[in-house]
Amino acid sequence: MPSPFKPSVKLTDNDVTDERVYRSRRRILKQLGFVGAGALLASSTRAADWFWEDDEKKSAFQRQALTFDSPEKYQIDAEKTPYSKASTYNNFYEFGTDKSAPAERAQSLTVDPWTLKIDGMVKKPLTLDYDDLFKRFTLEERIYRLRCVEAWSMVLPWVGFELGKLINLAEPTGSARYVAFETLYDPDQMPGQNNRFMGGGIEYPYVEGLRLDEAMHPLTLMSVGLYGKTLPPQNGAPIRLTVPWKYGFKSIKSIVKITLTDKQPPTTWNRLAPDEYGFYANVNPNVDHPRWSQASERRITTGGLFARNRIETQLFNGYQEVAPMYKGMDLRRFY
Ligand SMILES: Nc1nc2c(c(=O)[nH]1)N[C@H]1C(S)=C(S)[C@@H](COP(=O)(O)O)O[C@H]1N2
Ligand SMILES: [Mo]
Repeated sequence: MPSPFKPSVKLTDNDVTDERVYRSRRRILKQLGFVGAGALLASSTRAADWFWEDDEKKSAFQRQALTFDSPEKYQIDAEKTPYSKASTYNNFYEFGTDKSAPAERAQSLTVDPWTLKIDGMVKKPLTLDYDDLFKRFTLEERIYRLRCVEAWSMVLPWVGFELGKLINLAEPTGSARYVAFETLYDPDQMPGQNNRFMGGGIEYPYVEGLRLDEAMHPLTLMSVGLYGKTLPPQNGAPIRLTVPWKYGFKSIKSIVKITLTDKQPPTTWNRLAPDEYGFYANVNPNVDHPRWSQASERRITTGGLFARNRIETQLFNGYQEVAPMYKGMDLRRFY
């Protein structure tokens, strides 16, 4: 692995508090005599870290530590979702519709080599290879809220670069108005792509889109890492979009193509159920999904997976700085 990677110092005891992992580790630690019956796991952090590293080695996929800046502005003060949950409770229908399916089926996804093409209405079409994803831009850690349209949410430390920087490098022409994204299409590796039942009946490849001004907004991130290391496949390795003020389905995973265009591109969930999922998909507590309320959300942090942790949903997921982009638009109509 080339220079951008360095040993991670990011894992703390917070990252290993998933109930199941906690219990099994505690039992092992106890057997080894590290803790007494009444002691907390937190009292033997080094042993916990050691077991955590061991868990990662057991999975076929090896994450690499990344080098990145940590701008103050994006270090928000909120309880983070532990890595153990963020990497086992996923939506990635290419691997199945159960939350646990991506973590189970995606481990052998080939992410290196990888090719990401930027084409369409640009003066300088680009092709990035795997190493480019980590080397072309200075990486930043940003802690973002992620709000799924299904009314659960997480707080995650992504590592990535602004999509705007990549788009500028390709030099959009004056007529470009939208940006279209496409996930890898490879049914041999992604079994849901040619199995209507496993793949949830959606048309593949998964596609998404943003208006050009949304794509250029400094909050819009191309993520290549999570919790200080490269992404695991289930979270969209090696590169995925992260748009924190929109419902999670806009944040398309494992991207192979980005195309600048003058027409609003088709988007996967809108194509499947246009009355339920719009092109904009801005988080909005005042516009309910036809089948459920969007007024509140279940925040997944520590504690049992079904711990009651309901909070009010914020307009634009709390990212008020994006509001000017939608000035004068009826957000009920453009949902
Ligand atoms: N290619 C692809 N991208 C996808 C999805 C998917 O099924 N396929 N699911 C979306 C949904 S609904 C959500 S909530 C987020 C979940 O990201 P996470 O698993 O990293 O939390 O990914 C989004 N990106
Ligand atoms: Mo979602």
